Amino acid sequence: MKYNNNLLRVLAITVCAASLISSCKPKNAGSAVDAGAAAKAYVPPGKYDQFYNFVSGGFSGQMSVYGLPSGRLLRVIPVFSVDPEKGYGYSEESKPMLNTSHGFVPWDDLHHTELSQTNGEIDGRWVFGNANNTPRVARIDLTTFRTAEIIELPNSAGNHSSPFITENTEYVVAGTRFSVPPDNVNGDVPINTYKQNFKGYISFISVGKEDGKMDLAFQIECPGVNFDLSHAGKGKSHGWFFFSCYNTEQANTLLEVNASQKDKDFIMAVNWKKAEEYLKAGKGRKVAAKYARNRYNEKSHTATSEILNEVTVLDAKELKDICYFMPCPKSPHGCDVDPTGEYIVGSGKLAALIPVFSFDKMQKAIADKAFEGEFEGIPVIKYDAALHGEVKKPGLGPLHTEFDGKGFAYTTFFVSSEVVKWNIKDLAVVDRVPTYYSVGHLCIPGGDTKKPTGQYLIAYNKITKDRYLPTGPELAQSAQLYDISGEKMQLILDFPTIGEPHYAQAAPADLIKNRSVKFFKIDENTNPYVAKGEPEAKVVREGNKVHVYMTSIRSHFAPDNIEGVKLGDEVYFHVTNLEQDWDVPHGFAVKGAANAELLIMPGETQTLKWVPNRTGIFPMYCTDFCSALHQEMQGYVRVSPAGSNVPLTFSIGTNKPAADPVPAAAAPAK
Ligand code: CUK
Ligand code: CUA
Repeated sequence: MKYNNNLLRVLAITVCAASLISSCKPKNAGSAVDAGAAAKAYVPPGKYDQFYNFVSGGFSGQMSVYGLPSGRLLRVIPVFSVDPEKGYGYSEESKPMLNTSHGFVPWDDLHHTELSQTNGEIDGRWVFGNANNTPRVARIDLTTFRTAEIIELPNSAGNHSSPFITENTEYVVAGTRFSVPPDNVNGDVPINTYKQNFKGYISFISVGKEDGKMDLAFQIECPGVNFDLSHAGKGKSHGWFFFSCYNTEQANTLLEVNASQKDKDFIMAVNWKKAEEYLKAGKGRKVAAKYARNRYNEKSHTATSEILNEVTVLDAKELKDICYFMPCPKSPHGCDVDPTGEYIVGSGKLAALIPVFSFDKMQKAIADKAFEGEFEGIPVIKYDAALHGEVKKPGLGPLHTEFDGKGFAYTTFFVSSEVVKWNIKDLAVVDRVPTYYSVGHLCIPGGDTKKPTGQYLIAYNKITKDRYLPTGPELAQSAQLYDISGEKMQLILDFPTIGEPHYAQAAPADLIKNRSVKFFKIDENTNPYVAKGEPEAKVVREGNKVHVYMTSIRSHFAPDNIEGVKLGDEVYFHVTNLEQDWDVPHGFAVKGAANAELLIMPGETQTLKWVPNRTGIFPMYCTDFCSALHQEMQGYVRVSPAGSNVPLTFSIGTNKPAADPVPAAAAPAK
C-alpha cells in the first residue's frame, strides 16, 4: 500500500501546525535503544526462538518466516509467485498451483497472513494468505511449511480485505477491494457507470475441519465500494464479520481526491450466521462463475488444478438483515476487533481520531432501528448509536490496531511514524513510541485472537532511510521489535524483511515445531514417475517425450549417463530423492534448462522439463551441497540431431560400448 504523499503531507502539515503533535518524524532515531535492550532480543547460538513470525511479502507474493525475538529469517515460503530457488512454479508437479481462470499466473501480491484458530486461539495448523491482484486465497500447511491449496475468487478484483478467519476457522473471509461488474454479466461497460454497474463481493470460504480443504461456500453481493480490511467478531460477536469500506463516494477516477470527499465512510457489519440461515432456506442464487482451485498432494507430491463453474450468491440488498453500515470517519483502513469481541476499531487514514464501536450498542441500535437512512439499500446505523467512543488526537494517519489482552490497544500511525498504546475502556492514550519510519501493519503474537500474548510487538515499516547501509535506490523494508511486557513500549531490535511486509502474525513455537514433517516416506510416494530405488531407474521414450526416472542419493544420480536424446525431444527428469533423513535435499539442474532447478526433499519426486535446443553434451548436477562428495554428484546427457540413430541408453557406473562410430572431431589424436 503506497499513499499519495501530497495529500497526507498537506494533512500532516495542517495538523502539525495545529500542534497536535510537536513533530511529525521521530527525532531521536539514533538513541532510541538503550544498552540493555539488545539482550532482550538475543537468542544464543543453538537456542530456539520463542515464536514463529509469519510475515507477508507484499509485492514479492511470498510469505517469510522469522524467529522471534531474534529476527532470524528461517524460511521464505513460496505462495503466489514462482520461486526458482525451490522450483516452485517451475517443476511440473507444482505448476498447477499457480493456475487460475486467467491461465498460469506466476506472480501476485500477498498482504495478509492469518493463522488458523480453534476457540479463538491460534492452533498452529495452517496459515492463510491473500493474493491481491488475481484474487485468490492460499492455505499453507504448517507441518511442511508449503502451500497446500489455492482457491481463486470470482466476482472479485483486488482481494485485499482477506484472508481473515472466524474463531474456529469455519470460514476464511475475503472482500473485494476493487468493485467491478460481476463475472456473469457483460462487463464491457463505460467505466463511469460505476454506480450502476459495479458491485462489491464478499466471499466466504469454508475450511475442512480436519483436512483444511477450502470451498467457496457463498458470496454476498454488496454495493460497489472499496472493501479494505476486515476482522471476524469473536466471543460475543462470533457470527459477525466487520469490513472497512472506503470510496463510498463511488468514484472511478482520481480517488485520492474523489474518494476523500465524505466525512465518513463505513464499517460494514455482516451477520454471517444469518447469511447461513438464508443459505439453508434456499435464498441464495446460483450463478455461473469460473474459478480455479488447486491442491497439492503430499503423497503424490503433485498439484492438481480444477476449474469450478458455479457460486451461490446472497443479495445484501434483498436480505435486509445480513449487512449493516456503521459510519466511520475518513477512508478507514484497519478494522480490528478486541479480544473480548466487544470493541471494533476503525482506523480512518485521514482522520484525526480513532472511533471505537461497541458490539452491544450496535446490536441495540439494530434492534431499535436507530438508522440514519440507507446506502444502496443497506441500513446505515447512526454513528452515535453504535459508538463506544473516540480516541482523541492519537496521532496522524492511523492504520492498524492489535491488542495485548491486558486491556490495551496499539495502533500504528503511518504519517506520524509511531505506535500508540491506548486503553480500550477509557480511550486514553498511555504511551507512544517512534518507528523508523512510516509504519504499516503491526503484530502482537495472538494480537487479533481471544488470547494475545502481550510480550512483543512488531512494527512493519515502509521506509528505512538512514536505518541500514544503502543498497541503491531501494532500501530494505524493516520490522522493529518492541518489548511491551511493561508499562512502556521499548524498542529492542530492527530487522529487514523480504518484499514489503503488510500484515504478519506469530505463533508460539511449541504449537508448530513438534509437528514439523522431517521427511517424506518413500514407501508412501505415489508419484506416477517415482523410482523407489536405483533398480527402478530408467529412461523411457514415448514419441518425442523422454521420461527419465532418476534417483538421487549421496552422492550420485542414477542414471548419470544418458544417450539417444534427440533435437525436438522434450525431456522430463523425474528425480526421486531416496534419502530418508531429515534435511538432506538434493538439487537438480541441467545446462540450458529454460526454467529453474529442482530442490527435492527426502522421499519426494519432482520433475524438470527440459527441451534441448542444440546437439552436444549437457552436464547435470546436484545444486545442494549434500555431502563430502557433493561436487561429484553429476552426470551427462548426450543430445544428437533429430534424425540420428543413436539408441536410447542410460547407465551408471558402467561404460557401455560406444553406440556409434566416434565422430572425427571427437576422435582422440593418434
Ligand atoms: S495493508 Cu499494507 S499497511 Cu495491504 Cu493491510 Cu495496511
Ligand atoms: Cu546431492 Cu549435492
